[in-house]
Parts: sequence; structure tokens; C-alpha cells
Amino acid sequence: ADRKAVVLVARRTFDDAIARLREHFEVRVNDDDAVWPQDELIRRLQGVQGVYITGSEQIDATLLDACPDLRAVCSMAVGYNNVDLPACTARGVLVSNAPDVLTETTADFGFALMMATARRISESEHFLRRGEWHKWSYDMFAGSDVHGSTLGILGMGRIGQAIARRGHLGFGMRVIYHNRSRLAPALEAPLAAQWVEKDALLQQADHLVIVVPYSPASHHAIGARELGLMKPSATLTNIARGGVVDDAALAQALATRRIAAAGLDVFEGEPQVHPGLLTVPNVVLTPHIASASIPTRLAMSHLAVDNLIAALSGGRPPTALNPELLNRGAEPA
Ligand code: 8YV
Repeated sequence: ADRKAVVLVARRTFDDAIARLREHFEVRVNDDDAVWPQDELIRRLQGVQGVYITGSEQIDATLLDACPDLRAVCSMAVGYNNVDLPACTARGVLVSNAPDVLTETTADFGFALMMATARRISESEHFLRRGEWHKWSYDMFAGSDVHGSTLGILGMGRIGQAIARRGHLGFGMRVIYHNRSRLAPALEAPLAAQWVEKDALLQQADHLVIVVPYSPASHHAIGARELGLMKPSATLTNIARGGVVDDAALAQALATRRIAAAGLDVFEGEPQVHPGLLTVPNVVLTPHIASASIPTRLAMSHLAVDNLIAALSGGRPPTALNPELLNRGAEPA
């Protein structure tokens, strides 16, 4: 009988998902609950054909060249800026991500974070926990309204559209967005969403939500100049990736009240957080949990497993990012 393919689960996941992998493969699991340093990851990938990753592991050309047995890289995240897709494709390594299953859950969180930011929920909870409630005043933790305000969305993909739907239908918000490409009229109309230039988005938004994928093109898309265009009363919420926002410039803008507040689920260099963001009061900080509902994390995990099983058994992975590799075998040599 053929030897079973070897799969590495580079970060621990649900037992049920690992059990499914064990039905097909010899499975090795990272039980350390930490991202391995790159040299450790490379060491663990020796003799491994398929790897289950999250949005954190760096799959680059150096790693690929050092891991010649690798044939499939399957991520439980939708964002895949941590994977060098062209380098994988050039080496015949199949890559998949985990889109769609997390869209609504992530949009829920983006909306919640925006509301917590506008209404100063973290700041006021800390005040209560410190036992300072006796200091009540008429404008205590008075924030800005979400209902009826202008929602600005940077990046109008699946998650951006799900946030727009919440804002338009649930909160009577005016929805403006900026994206490389405009939505088709059939998608734009039900959201009453209006495409605007990026600077107009920054100038007009009361609540700016960032949901654009990270790439060299979106690196520091929001920096000091862009923050300078925003209303002093505006909030900024980032659920995309650290690096889309210049965290040092943001910390400065919050400290000087150039903008009112920020809600951040993602950070440059996470799990490190810019010290300037930890000391200002007008920020809500969460540790990259926008997709973290139990059913959604389970679905993300199983989708990565579906992809791995298909990729290593000659099937069609449901959410391959380089599906052009799949037809190779069928072509005449
Ligand atoms: C992941 C994410 O939870 O999907 C993404 O792009 O950022 C999150 O949903 C995280 O990357 C761990 O996989």
C-alpha cells in the first residue's frame, strides 16, 4: 500500500478537524500554541506534503525551497498576505484560503467594534471597574451616534458589503466606499452605497471601517496625511490587517485628538502592539478576534481540512487560490 501523505497542522485547531485529517494522513500537530520561528517551521516541514496554517505563518520562497516535499498549503484564514502565492504556483504548490464562511461573523464584529468605539464602551468600562462612577457628569462618555451617520468603508469585498448592509438596513446610515473597482450596480443598489475617491471617503466618513486586504499597494493606506483629512469627530475601525494603517501615525492622531477614537482588531507586528496605542484612552483594542465565533472558527477549520484532503488526494480543493495547477496532470506532456 502507498505510504500515507504527511500533514502538519502548524497551529492547533479543533479536535474534530484534526480527526478528519487523521482518517487520511499521518498528522503532526503544533501543540505549542505559538507560531514557530521560521527555522523551526522549516524543520517541522521536512518530509511533509501538506500544511494547515492560519493567517500568521510566513510561506515564502525561502521556506518553499527548503521544503521540497510540500505540495499543499491550506489556510483557515481568508487573508493570505502571509503566503507568497506566485512563489507557490511556480513550484506547483497548491494554496487555498477560507473565504465566505467568516463573512457575516467578521462583519458583525466590525460593526460591534465600530459601535464600541463610537460609544466609548471600553473607556467607560474601565472607569466603572476603577470605582469612579460617583464622578458622573452630564457629558460623561458622550460619544458620537452611529445611526443616521455616514459609514465609510475602505475595501468593498464580501466583508465590506456585509458591513454596508448592516449600516444601511439596520442603522439608516449613508454608505460611501472606496475600492479599486466599483461594485456592479446590482450589488451597489440594495446597499444604497456610493463609490467615492479615497480622499473624499476620508473627509466625509463619520465612521471609517477598513476591510481592504493587505498588499504592498495597501501598505500604510492610512497614514498621517490620510488621518489629517478625517473629521476630528470621526472614528476609525480596522479589522483588515495591521500594516494597512500606520499605527505610529494613528497613535499620534489619537493622542492629539486629530480623530475622536479608533477600534483596532489588527496591528502592525502583532501580537506586539504599538506602545502609543496602549496608553491613549480613546481606543478599543481586541486581539484579532473578528472571525472568532465558535461556529465560524469551526467552519474555517473544516474548510481548510476539505482543501487539504482534496489537494493531496487528486481532488478539486473547494477554495484553491491557484486552481490553474489542478489541470496540469490532464495536459499532454
Ligand atoms: C483569522 C483572519 O482568524 O481570515 C483572516 O484573514 O485574519 C482571521 O479570520 C486569523 O488569520 C487566524 O487564522
